[in-house]
Amino acid sequence: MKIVAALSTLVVLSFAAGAYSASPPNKEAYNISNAESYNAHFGNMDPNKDGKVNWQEFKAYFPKADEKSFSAIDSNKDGAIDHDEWHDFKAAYDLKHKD
Ligand SMILES: [Ca+2]
Ligand SMILES: [Ca+2]
Repeated sequence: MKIVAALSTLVVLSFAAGAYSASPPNKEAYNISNAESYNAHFGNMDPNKDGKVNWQEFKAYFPKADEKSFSAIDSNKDGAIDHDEWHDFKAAYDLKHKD
């Protein structure tokens, strides 16, 4: 029985570790001072509907945007913000539009 208990503890721990590493960045990680000015629907920022908002699209939608904020939201650093990254950003700042 001890082995079973140890195994289930291990399973719980690895699940917790997995959930932790998958948790989105928080406000401190983004460090964007004017985050509320980026409160928009993802689809509105992505006019060509390829599911990615690149810097040109971002800048066109937010003329005052700075590239530092853009790359902070682009958490996997592939040069574009995808829907998940946008959602994580808005969740971190509790912005109103949920998509
Ligand atoms: Ca696009
Ligand atoms: Ca990205």
